[in-house]
Order: sequence, then C-alpha cells, then structure tokens
Amino acid sequence: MLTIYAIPPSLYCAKLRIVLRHKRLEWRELPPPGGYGSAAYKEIVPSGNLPAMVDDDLLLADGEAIAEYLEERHPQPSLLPQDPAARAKMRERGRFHDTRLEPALRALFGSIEPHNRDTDLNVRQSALLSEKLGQLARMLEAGPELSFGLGDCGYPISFAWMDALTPPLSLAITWPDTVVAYRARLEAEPAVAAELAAYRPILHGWVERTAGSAA
Ligand SMILES: N[C@@H](CCC(=O)N[C@@H](CS)C(=O)NCC(=O)O)C(=O)O
Repeated sequence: MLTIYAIPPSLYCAKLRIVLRHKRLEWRELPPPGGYGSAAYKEIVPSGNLPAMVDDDLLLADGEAIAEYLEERHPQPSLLPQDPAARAKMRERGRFHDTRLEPALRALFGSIEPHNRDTDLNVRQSALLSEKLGQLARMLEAGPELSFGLGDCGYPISFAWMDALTPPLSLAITWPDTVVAYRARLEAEPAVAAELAAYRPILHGWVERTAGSAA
C-alpha cells in the first residue's frame, strides 16, 4: 500500500489526496516522524518536504512529481488528456496554481497570528490574489475546455484557504464570475467534494486556533 507523509492542515497534502481519491487508490497516511522539519523525518526524506510518498522502494517528495507518477502508474481514471496540446494546457493550469496563485496566498500565512498581523500585507495580498484570479478567469475563458485533471487539484484547496482567511485577516478578494463557475464545477467532482468534506473542518479549526478568532 502507498504511504503518504502528511500533516492535516497542509494545502499540498490535501491537493495530493484529491488525486488519490480520484484514482480510488488506497493509502496510509503518516505524520513526519519527530514532527515536521525534524532530523528523524529528514533521515527518511532528505529534503524534509511534505507531502512525500513511499511506494515499495520508491521515495518521492514533491506533490506534483507524486501526482505525475500516480498518473503514469495508475492511468485510469485518467487525470491528463490524451492530446499533447491539451496535456500541456492542463499542466500550465497546474503550474499557474503552484507558482502564481498559491504563493500569493502563502504570503499571508505569517500574518495569521494576531501578534504578527500585518494589515498592509493583507491589503496588498488581497489585491494580488484578486489579480491572480482575474488572470485565471482569462485563462479559463481562452480555453480549451478540459475535463477535470491534475492541473485542477490545487485550486479547490487554495479557494478554501481564501475563504478561511477572509474573516480573520479582513481580506477583500474579488472573485470573477468565471472563477466562481469553475470553482462550482470543481467542487462537484466526487474526489474534491470528499476531500473538502474532510479537510474544511481541519482547516477552519487550525485557522481559528492560530488566528484566535472565528474563521
Ligand atoms: N509545490 C510543493 C510544495 C509543498 C510544500 O510547500 N510543502 C511544505 C509543507 S506544507 C514544505 O514542505 N515546506 C518546507 C520546504 O519547502 O522546505 C509540492 O507540491 O510538494
């Protein structure tokens, strides 16, 4: 059985679980031994990154590399189109999430605790996140239309984080209609719905404890 090293509130671990659920794979989930960033974990996973996966004698520690491996190892149900151009567009969508949208969200993590709250940062990142959602809307509108795939899996989790951080950080994020419709399509996917049902309470509990207010 696959082993995944993960911690409950991790965004990229939740993204990976959407892939695992969609492919109806069985996995066991372990916390990093000794805690996140520990020497004991780095003895298993040299980079110390989460998520990491062990499949027989293969160790992988990057969410995207793991997802691509699972796609090749367990091609059905597929999470990549057949056509090379459509596959590239799906990967482009995933890279936009990982390298553009999520970093704009992650920049807020240091501002969650009340004593570290940075109102200017929250305003700047609200504008940046709105800009990224606008770019995503234009990418979606330009097409092509793609069935649910690898490049979609990060978005529902980042969207849930934006919801959770909006009240405590007083974020003002503009959600284009195209992104609202895209989000609804993603959340109707059974693997996404199942992951969000499990993940949202964990996320909101973590934000509530860290922010010290209702989230
Ligand atoms: N894009 C990476 C990001 C994963 C990520 O940011 N993981 C965090 C924990 S949630 C981490 O490992 N941080 C420590 C580090 O990057 O050294 C992936 O998909 O694996």
